[in-house]
Amino acid sequence: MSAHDGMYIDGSWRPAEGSDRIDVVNPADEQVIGTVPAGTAADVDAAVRAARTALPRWAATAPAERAKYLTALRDALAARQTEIAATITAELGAPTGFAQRVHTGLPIAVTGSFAELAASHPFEERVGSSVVLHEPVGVVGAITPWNYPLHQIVAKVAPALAAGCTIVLKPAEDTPLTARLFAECVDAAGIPAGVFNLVTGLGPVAGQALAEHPDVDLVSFTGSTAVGKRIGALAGGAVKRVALELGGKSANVILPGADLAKAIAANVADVMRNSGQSCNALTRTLVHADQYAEAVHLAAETVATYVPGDPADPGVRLGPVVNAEQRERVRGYIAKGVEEGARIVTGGKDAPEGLEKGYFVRPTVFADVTPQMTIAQEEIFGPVLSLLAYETEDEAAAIANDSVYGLGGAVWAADQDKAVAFARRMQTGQVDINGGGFNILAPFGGYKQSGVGRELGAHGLAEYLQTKSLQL
Ligand code: TXE
Repeated sequence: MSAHDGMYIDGSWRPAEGSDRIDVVNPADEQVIGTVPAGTAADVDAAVRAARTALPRWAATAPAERAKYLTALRDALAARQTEIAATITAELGAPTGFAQRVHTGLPIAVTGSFAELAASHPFEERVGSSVVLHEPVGVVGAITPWNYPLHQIVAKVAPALAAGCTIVLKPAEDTPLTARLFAECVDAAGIPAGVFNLVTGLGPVAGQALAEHPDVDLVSFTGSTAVGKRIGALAGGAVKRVALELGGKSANVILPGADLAKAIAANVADVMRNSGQSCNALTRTLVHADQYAEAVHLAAETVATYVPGDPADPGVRLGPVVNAEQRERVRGYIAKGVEEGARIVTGGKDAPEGLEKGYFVRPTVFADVTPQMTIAQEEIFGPVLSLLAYETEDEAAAIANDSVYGLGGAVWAADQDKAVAFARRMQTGQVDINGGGFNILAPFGGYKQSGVGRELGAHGLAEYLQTKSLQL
């Protein structure tokens, strides 16, 4: 547990300006496990001022020096990995193994990758007779969601630090304890005062104040499409940079001849991961009509192996969703699916047996889903999979692309070339080919309403840089 309270501003912990607090609740048993201050515009303003003051020195630090700080941050996170993972299990409900391997293992690796990028990135390049300088954008306002509490923070803070930007972070109100531990790691890494600042608080108060602040140069937001659109509009109005990582409704296309059992097993694992609370979750499975019945059977059989339970129990792979509101939202979508004519193969909207306490949802598979149904169009953000049938590859491509979103995707085919050819037709930011996994150096981000900009790797670093041409 964190030893500190308050806001981390200008290199030290200080009390919030106001006295309101936010309760942090364990979604597995609905118990309050901690509280954090609800920051206001005054706290945001103090943090932005600290970030602005720290900017000139940090921006002028040699990239190799920033790389050293990032390595120290990676080491500080690694030293407290087990404790951070336990905090994520407690405030998000992530199963322990997953909290260790992915929730903390991934961002530790990502922090290391940005240490390497800071050291190797060409911050200056020659273009004909000009020299192009890649300079930090300035003060970054980072607003993060709860679904991957540490990764979402690191995916913004690490590239911002590598670029030479200073930061004010407003983490999600559901998972602020992880953010507090992160701030302690920044402090332990010796990162200079004011370079990173933490303000906890509610979205419409502290988040809004940060997004609107005139002295923030770039707002980087991950969260719902509704809030993302407002932040995009604010940034557009103020002519400031914005990066948005929003929702998704990603398609998993299984072409005839692919290994159906393998494709379905991977798909189910993907949708059950993090209780379905991943923006790139493959929530629409597209299967050829001839294989549809078999696919539905396989999906139901595999989902039955995911039994919801206490995420702190090492044998449990499926925890609750984050809060009561999300549980009601997911249940509402399940009810809507039934209402619109989809068939529940397994699961349903009632609480799982024996789990009346906690925000648990039954893992659910829908068959007979058609492309226009609400459950095929809107992001559910729960352990719910929809199977859709297609007759031709053209039809599969049309269904896959019939979405306002375009974040993730997957293709399975008998051979790699065929899968890649299909992937080229998909309007989405990432496509996994025949089970290809997550690569922390590959750009991550959305087409269409899934967002603006990219995270991770050199493309993620570029979001925090602006270019200046020197005509020689
Ligand atoms: O998101 P919000 P919520 C999707 C998912 C989920 C839905 C709602 O479909 O069911 O969004 O989740 C801050 N100005 N995703 O309500 O509200 C808020 O404090 C500035 C997809 O939790 O968008 C938090 O820090 N900031 C997703 C962050 O925005 C505001 C991950 C996200 O919260 C604000 C999470 C405002 N007016 C949810 N209002 C993904 N892309 O991975 C809220 N916030």
